[in-house]
Amino acid sequence: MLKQLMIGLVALTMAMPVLADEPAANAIDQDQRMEWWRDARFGLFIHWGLYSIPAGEWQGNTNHAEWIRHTAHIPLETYNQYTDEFNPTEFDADEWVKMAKQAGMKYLVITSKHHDGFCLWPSDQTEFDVSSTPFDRDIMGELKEACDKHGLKFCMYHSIMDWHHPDYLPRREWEKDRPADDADYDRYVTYMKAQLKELIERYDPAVLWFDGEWEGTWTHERGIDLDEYCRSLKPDIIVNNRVDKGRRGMAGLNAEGTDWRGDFGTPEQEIPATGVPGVDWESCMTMNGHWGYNKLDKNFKSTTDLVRKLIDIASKGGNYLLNVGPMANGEFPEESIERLAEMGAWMDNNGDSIYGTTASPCPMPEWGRVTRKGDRVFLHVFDWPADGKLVVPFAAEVTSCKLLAAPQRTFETNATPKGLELMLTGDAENSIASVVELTIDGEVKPIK
Ligand code: H79
Repeated sequence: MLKQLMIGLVALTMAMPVLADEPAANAIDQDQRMEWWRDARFGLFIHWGLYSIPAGEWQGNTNHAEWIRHTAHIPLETYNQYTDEFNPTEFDADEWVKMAKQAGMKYLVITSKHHDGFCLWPSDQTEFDVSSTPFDRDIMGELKEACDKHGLKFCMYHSIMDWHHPDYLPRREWEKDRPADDADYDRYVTYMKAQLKELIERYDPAVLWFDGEWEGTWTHERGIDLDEYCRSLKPDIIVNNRVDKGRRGMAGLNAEGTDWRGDFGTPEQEIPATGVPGVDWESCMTMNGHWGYNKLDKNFKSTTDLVRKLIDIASKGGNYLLNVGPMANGEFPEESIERLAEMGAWMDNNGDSIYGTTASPCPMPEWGRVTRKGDRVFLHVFDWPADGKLVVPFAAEVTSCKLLAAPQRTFETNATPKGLELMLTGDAENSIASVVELTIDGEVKPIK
């Protein structure tokens, strides 16, 4: 009797509406499932597929990449023939994941399927997949296993747009010889959902990173349905905002006014000017000028630029998803390998100022960036002052001030009307960014 009463009480409590002044239950769920993602701050994006074979070149034009089927107007039957050639004999999942880990990255997002529709896992739903190539291996399975082994979160990019599936609409405007009369978009969505079920059940991705949502056939209603479908298969999955239609262009953050689905905004090739309180976001960026491998694109950003982008993003409360476009043989380009290693060297000594931090507690200073974690504030000094004086635009009671990477080097601080003045002695510790760690007692009061 008592037990029945208890069960009745529990059921009643669960059925009660959430009180107005408490955060909505789904916000709490979201905080829980976003916890690892917010701590991670730095991930590896991988764009790999059939397009890695032409490596950006088609009939003398060399500026293509993962969009090559569209940008070079390659007929479907011609593009399909790359399946006979895809044979990345040098692919080693363990090597890839070790490079990401050594760079300081905490997660990896790989293209399970890009816009061309080719699937990097053996799918039961299509022949246009890795099992139709000479390289009949489960690339996704191998990467998932390597990520588990090395402690990285395994995540997948999945394109809603699909230039291969007969039911996907619309056709490319130049595809005059692919009639769409019998195409049925609902049937395409059924196909995509069956594929996502395979991906979630077989590889348990921590994030699903949708893309190609901008065509008119994809709607807000379909976005809601897909978000709920993914979550029904894996309740704590993280999904980006491109599952829905809220994204405002390449700036990547959602338009206001609608309750758009998705856990985080996705600025592409850009970094927001400031943080956005209460909004999770991740800037995805290339190392050179292309996502997929382009053999002639040697326009790589410097390691200094890449590390400073990571710092800039962290100081605004975002994540950095940095891309590598592996070659058709399964190796990373040499320039990418070098930069990952060099970023790792900086992260080895300074990662504590990135992981688990929140946005700067003060306006952006001219000399660098600021991050925060609990009672510690990290000053990322890009331009080490010649006269040793560094003004930090906040007031705070400082209990210690030292270099993160060389804690024996401590500095004096003075409170001034412009903010906290540091007396830096000696040379910059690191030409990319020297990190000064302040420990604070009490409040940090920004000075604007
Ligand atoms: O997967 C990567 C890109 O392929 C994809 N999103 C990232 C993560 C992406 N989708 N759209 N865009 C990027 C921007 C679209 C640019 C386009 Fe173009 C301009 C498409 C056609 C003209 C850039 C230039 C791509 C091909 C030529």
